[in-house]
Amino acid sequence: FSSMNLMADNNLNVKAPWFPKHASELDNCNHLMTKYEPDLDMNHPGFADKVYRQRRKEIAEIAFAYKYGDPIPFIDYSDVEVKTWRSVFKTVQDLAPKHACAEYRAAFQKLQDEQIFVETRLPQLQEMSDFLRKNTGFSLRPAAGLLTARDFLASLAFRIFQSTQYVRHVNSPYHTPEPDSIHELLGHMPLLADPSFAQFSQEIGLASLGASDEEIEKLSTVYWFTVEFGLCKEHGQIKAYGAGLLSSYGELLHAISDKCEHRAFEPASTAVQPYQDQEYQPIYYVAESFEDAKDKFRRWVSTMSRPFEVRFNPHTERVEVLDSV
Ligand code: NLE
Ligand code: FE2
Repeated sequence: FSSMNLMADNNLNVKAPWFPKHASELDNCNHLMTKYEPDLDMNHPGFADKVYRQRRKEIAEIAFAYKYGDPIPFIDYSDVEVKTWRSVFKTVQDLAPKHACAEYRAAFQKLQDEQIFVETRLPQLQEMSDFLRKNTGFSLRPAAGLLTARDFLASLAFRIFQSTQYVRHVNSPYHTPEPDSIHELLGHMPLLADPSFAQFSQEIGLASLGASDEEIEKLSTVYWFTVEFGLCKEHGQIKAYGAGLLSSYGELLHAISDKCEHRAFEPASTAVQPYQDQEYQPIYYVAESFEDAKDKFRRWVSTMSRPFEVRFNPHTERVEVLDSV
């Protein structure tokens, strides 16, 4: 460490894409992918539903107006939205004891004990953010939809998770290709409350800062096959820890069936595995444990080309750039 010099921002003497150095700069990291939107995609279950599209607009506006430090606005979820939440919540409650990893089950229990997870209402992002902060120092900010990989991963470096706040269409409760608050709440939040997993998530984020486009693509592929669709081993059995599995009854059962392929998680090969995001995955990667996934990830990241290192200072919420050459 002593051989590295702390570099001031402006004499970063290498060409690297801009990246946020302070959590407040995430206000500039909210670029959306235009993909599978109810306004644009005829296959979206909300395409022909004017009321749904209006609701999505309303909630997106909240995310666009959000600035660092603001409390996350309260959403008064409608009866239909609560009904959708309830049906997904109940299936997760039924399936998690058997198919979710131990860390997920423990955090789920905690969320129930604190009355944040109840079937009669959706948790608010602000209360969830407070819960995470107490457990792992993670916090949330609202996102209007699917963000670019670079923007999304950057926030993880600051232990901030950009979370959507709208609810999937009532006609497709058990699987949707796009993120929604049910996916964030039931899929991501429990694991972000686990210290080891939180650390893994932040490290993916830190590795992404200033990375080349090609490396961002690899990092987001690793993210996809771990945080979103990862499986892991537990006493010789396969369990789910990926958020896209835990928020989707349909895909969870598919992932543990023999209709798909299981491969050992190995960052170098996982990072270049093509994937699609509209249907169930044909391939899933199995980690030995979070600790093992983190070790392998660290070793792989150290082979990346970035000529500097970054370190997060939690006291200032600032990322310090360390010249390692
Ligand atoms: N397929 C997931 C679900 O239905 O909850 C969402 C995945 C978002 C990447
Ligand atoms: Fe997700």
